[in-house]
Amino acid sequence: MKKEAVIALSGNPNSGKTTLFNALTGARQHVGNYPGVTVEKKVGVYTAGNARIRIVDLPGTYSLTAYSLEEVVTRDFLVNEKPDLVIDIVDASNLERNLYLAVQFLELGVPLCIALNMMDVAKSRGIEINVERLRTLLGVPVVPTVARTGLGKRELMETAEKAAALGPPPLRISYGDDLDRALMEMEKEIQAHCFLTDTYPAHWVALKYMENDEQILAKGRAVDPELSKRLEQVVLKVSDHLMATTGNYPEALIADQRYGYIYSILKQGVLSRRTDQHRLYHSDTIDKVLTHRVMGPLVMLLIILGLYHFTFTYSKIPVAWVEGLFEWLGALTVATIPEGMVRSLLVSGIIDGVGGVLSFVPLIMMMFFGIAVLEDSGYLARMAFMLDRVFSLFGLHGSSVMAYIVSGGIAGGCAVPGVMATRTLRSPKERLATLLTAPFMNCGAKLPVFALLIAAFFKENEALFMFAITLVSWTGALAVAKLLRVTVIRGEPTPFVMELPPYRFPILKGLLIHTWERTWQYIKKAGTVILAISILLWALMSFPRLPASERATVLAQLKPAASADTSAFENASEEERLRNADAALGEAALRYSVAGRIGVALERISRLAGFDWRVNIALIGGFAAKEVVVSTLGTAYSLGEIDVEESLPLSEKLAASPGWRPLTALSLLLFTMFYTPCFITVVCISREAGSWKWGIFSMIFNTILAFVLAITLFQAGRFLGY
Ligand code: BGO
Repeated sequence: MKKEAVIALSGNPNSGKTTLFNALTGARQHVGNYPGVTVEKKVGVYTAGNARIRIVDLPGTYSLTAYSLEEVVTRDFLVNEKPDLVIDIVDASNLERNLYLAVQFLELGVPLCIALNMMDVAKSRGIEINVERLRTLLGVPVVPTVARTGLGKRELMETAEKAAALGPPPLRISYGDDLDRALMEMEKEIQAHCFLTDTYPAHWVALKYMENDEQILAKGRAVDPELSKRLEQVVLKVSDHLMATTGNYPEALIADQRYGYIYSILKQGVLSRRTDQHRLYHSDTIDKVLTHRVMGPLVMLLIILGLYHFTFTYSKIPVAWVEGLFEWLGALTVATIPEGMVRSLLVSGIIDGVGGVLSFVPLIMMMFFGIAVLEDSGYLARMAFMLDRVFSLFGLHGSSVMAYIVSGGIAGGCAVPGVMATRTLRSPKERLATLLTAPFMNCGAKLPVFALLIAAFFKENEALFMFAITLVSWTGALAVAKLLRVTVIRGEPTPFVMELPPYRFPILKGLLIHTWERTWQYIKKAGTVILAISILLWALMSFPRLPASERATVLAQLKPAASADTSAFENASEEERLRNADAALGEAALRYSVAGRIGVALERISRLAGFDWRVNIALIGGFAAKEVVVSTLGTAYSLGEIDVEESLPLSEKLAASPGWRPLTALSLLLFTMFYTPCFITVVCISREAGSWKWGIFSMIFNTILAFVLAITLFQAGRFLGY
């Protein structure tokens, strides 16, 4: 450290700051006021050997918001004077509350050292603190002290000298999905316009806007009123939304998450007896069961199984209604529009394609409702907390759990926000391993594929099947993560702290809004992206059209050869013969189309996994968006369909189709789980990983992996006679 370095002492009132200041500076101190305000400013000098360190005693404060003069003075000093180090004096006997300020220093990214003061008081109250663990989890030096006797003073200053100017990167806490998304949007704008970033980190400015910080708002308005207004509008929008869904303002939720972060640190073996029940009240009691080492995981598995049971059981009737609606629409179109390309586009391309995806809306909606209950009650964070123990074994980080869950870890998420959620991971290697494996989760787009195959072949055990799919995808993702972490992305694991907000009773209105928002996204995607891709794939499956000469060949093949037994052919009614001819022509036309030819060409290798050319077309379409697997199968089976008036739901068509059996469905399930992420996710992976290399890697690696798994399953199944 350079001579005459500056160290600022900060801490909550009564944490022992003055006592420590006096112990460090002795008589070498003077008292004045901070410029412009009548808050006492004490400056002293600490000398040891050659080193002379100027020590500034900051006013005692609980927080770094701009509610009080003390807070503003402390904050201004830190950002304007930029001391070499801040020593935060933390009252060890009141750890949870005191760490709130430390967390804010970490968020601001100042070089920090913690003096864990009043260790004697803590000890006398039976509180034991694992200092080493606290140091690891916070990522900054922590030195136990008793300021009153001077114990630990020398070690504190030695550590401070070494730690000075080595600030960790600003801490990023997850404040929940809604706030995180808004903060990310604001941060991007702030960075793009270098808005106040000469003084503060961009994320911190966004956070202060979200906390309605008067001082930062005033500065922002003065610097760039236009941008400030845009940021305030983002805040207003998310505030209204949070008020409607949680009944809380962003400030309150942010404070909750900070306490959740601290609570999580203390729960990880830092504190062996807590006397500070400030905010833990009922959460701590509930957590004794729900995050218990043995009972916790059991309860978690039961909850997930219960969720699937609820979803599949109660969505059956509404799914049948929606299917009925699309069947009726199909029949109506057939009855009113004459046969031809327009009718084919409407019935096979749009109604059977998009209808297949939309008929799962009730199921998706119920799944989202269940997940909203878990999320709004605070339980989802506990799941992540418990899974951290497992994750570290596989070279991942506890924060990876949230990225997995957002990607569809339970079911029905999306890999795009999941991949972006990895931004909270500080270690680049753990982050890369997470963003490459998060797409193995069962996103909302894969859900209709699973639901379709389960409905067609495994109707009796729907919830158990979905549960098994979840376990397989998690196992696969973790195994791949481990493989990556011991090969291409080698590196040490970093400690983890998960925010554990207090448990809350979810507000019904909030649950409904969250459910509807996500369901609406699904419907919107079906009505736009999926519709467009369905039309494109319908065209690829319809053109070029079967020439007359080929039609004649197909029809000729239907007639039995003169030497063959002709009785069956002759006994068939005229109607049956027509049906057979139509079916054969439909299939021949589909095979003749562009998509059909690609599907047929791939069949030679895809057969090994049990996939015929129709499935190949669907899987290629699935690269655009996974729902397209369902819509394409819908179109493919509709184009070859004989009797449109009596059209069956797709699941029944598959079940009745000769090329399909449960083993084929299982193989397709496995392939869909693991093959290439959709196009948008690949773009997102490339952007977040900083190179197209990783996007392309995920496409190729995942598809090969999926194919190997599907072939192994299919061939093993066949060998065993299934
Ligand atoms: C009185 N251990 C113990 N046991 N006490 C400590 C320690 C420690 O490590 N550090 C400080 N204290 P401030 P702020 C007092 O003043 O430095 C005590 O606000 C008393 N006063 O001695 O003032 C310290 O600057 C009569 O206690 O804190 C002080 O951060 C009876 O914590 C108090 C008992 O310290 C606050 C205590 C007339």
